[in-house]
Amino acid sequence: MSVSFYQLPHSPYCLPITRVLEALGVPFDVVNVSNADRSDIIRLTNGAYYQVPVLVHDGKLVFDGSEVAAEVTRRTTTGEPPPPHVGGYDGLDVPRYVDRTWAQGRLFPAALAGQQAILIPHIEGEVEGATFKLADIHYLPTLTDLVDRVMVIRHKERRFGRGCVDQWRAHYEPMYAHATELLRPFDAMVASQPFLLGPQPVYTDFALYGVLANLTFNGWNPFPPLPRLAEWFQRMKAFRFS
Ligand SMILES: N[C@@H](CCC(=O)N[C@@H](CS)C(=O)NCC(=O)O)C(=O)O
Repeated sequence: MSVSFYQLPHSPYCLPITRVLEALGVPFDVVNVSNADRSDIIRLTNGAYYQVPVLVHDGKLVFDGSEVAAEVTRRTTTGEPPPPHVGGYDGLDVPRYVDRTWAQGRLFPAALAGQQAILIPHIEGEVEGATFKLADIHYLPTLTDLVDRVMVIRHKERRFGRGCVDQWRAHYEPMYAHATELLRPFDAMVASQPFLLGPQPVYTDFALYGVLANLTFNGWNPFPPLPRLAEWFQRMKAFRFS
């Protein structure tokens, strides 16, 4: 079996997948892509995708939207009309594939489907939206190539406006405090149980792990002052599926 994982090492969407694969004992190779130049991903997916993560399992490509793309291709081949709606781009194609293929449904158990449908978009949306800026302040200066660094800044500025990274830097303290407040309910959730939704971690845990591993990547930011969540983070780092 061959598994290759195309990633940015600090990405909050990639860190959960590598942690899950390690916890499952699935061997995989990592390919770090350039944040500024997505040629490798574009060629790999024949133009269907430019983001990370992308998982390649025995030649099969899995990425956000790959299930939609595969269904569109299948229907084109059979002459069926294109699907009006065959699922969404919810960012969960890779975790769902990993769950089906190696985790026997333990990442997305049916009994927790409702809670996860509420929590995962909140973690990957509002919470990640507060934390990645704090990480980016530290990440951008690590891009030593001038053109690479400015291309990534351009990507940020097209979304958040000119000078956004400098503004994040200037407002570091209130932004860090805001991120901490968004994380506080998760600290409460692990006060009386080891993982967010019970005795075992599910994808909600790995999604939040990705956000916090991104925030604290290479010591860029201190772990927020939430002691029970800090203990949970250590449990998540060490967790192995039996
Ligand atoms: N919904 C996607 C989001 C992935 C995503 O946002 N990836 C970021 C890295 S953290 C990326 O590739 N950004 C660069 C770009 O959009 O060009 C998923 O969960 O897989």
